[in-house]
Amino acid sequence: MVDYSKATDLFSPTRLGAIKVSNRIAMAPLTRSRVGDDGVPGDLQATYYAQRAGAGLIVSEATNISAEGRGYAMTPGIWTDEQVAGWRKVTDAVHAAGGKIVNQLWHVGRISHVDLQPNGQLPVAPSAIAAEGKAFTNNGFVDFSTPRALETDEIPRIVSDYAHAAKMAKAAGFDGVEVHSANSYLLDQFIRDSTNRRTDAYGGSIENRTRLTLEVVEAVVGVWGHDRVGIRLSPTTPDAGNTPPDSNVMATYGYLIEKLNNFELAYMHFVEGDTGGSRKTPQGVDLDALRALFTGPYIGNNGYDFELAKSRRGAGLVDMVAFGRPFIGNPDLITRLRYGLALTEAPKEAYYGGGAEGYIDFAATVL
Ligand code: 8OZ
Repeated sequence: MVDYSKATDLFSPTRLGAIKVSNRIAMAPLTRSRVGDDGVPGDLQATYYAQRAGAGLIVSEATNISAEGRGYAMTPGIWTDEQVAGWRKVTDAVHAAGGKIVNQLWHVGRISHVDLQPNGQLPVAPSAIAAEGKAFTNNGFVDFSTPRALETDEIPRIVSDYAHAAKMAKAAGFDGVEVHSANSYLLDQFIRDSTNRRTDAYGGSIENRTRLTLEVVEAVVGVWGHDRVGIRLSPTTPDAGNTPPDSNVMATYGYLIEKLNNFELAYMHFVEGDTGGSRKTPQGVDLDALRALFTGPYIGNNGYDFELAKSRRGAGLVDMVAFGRPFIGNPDLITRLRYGLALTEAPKEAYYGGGAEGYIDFAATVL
């Protein structure tokens, strides 16, 4: 049997801030939509994540920080005591299996629908601009609601909702948290001038548009310490909501990354291209040049296979690589990559919704 652990250091331990990881392959956050309306994960999720504890780091599926932050039916939350108790089952199971897991803190902003909101209220966003496409609700797919613009004096509440969720994630036994500032959800909606038309201190200049992400990071670092907080960015993806990128990706995200450096975060997790799709970027955008601005540990993600992972790690372009979809059908992905074993392709129908089937029934390889 081949053993690639001599050809690459992807299978060797490293650290992300204070988080020690047993290898350089992370499990990317994967929405799997198997949680009830209360947003409480349970034994099913504990089994699923523990099966995947061979990953150096598991980034949990995106987790709503508040009722208002929710934009997809069947997604988990991290703002109630019941949700904390549910996640505790998950973190205990992952730790018992020798893994590390961080919680991805999520507020969808405009990527929502009134049916998913408390009291049927309008979703909130930087500006009242509807996203293109459909929200997944208990009644099926429906057009996204046109959101209402947050008032300036509501922003502190948003920041404190992140801080509350961060505290709850700590109570749930996670190893850290990842601030989801990617994929055109609330924080990214503030960053991009395509979705932010504000005229207050949170709109207009790059400094203003990146302010909310930086305030949220500061608040979350206040809860966890700088070395257990990561951030996810995706400067060019149109997902979700077919959101155009910022008109000056390099300047905007370059500024943000330079400011993030001051926090000395555990890591930056970067979507290199269209999330879950192409690695191509628009003309004039050089994501590796943005990557190079970041001074801490870097996790590269999007469309990686083992060859690309080895070559980008070998060239020193990444500290860790995050695989997403391959972890669905291959709970023991690390072992399979290391020993050159065949990968199982999970059917797309298994991705979202349902129960145990297509979720915890993918077998690990017996060596
Ligand atoms: C796929 C389906 C639903 C949500 C993201 C949280 O793109 C998601 C997501 C992905 O970050």
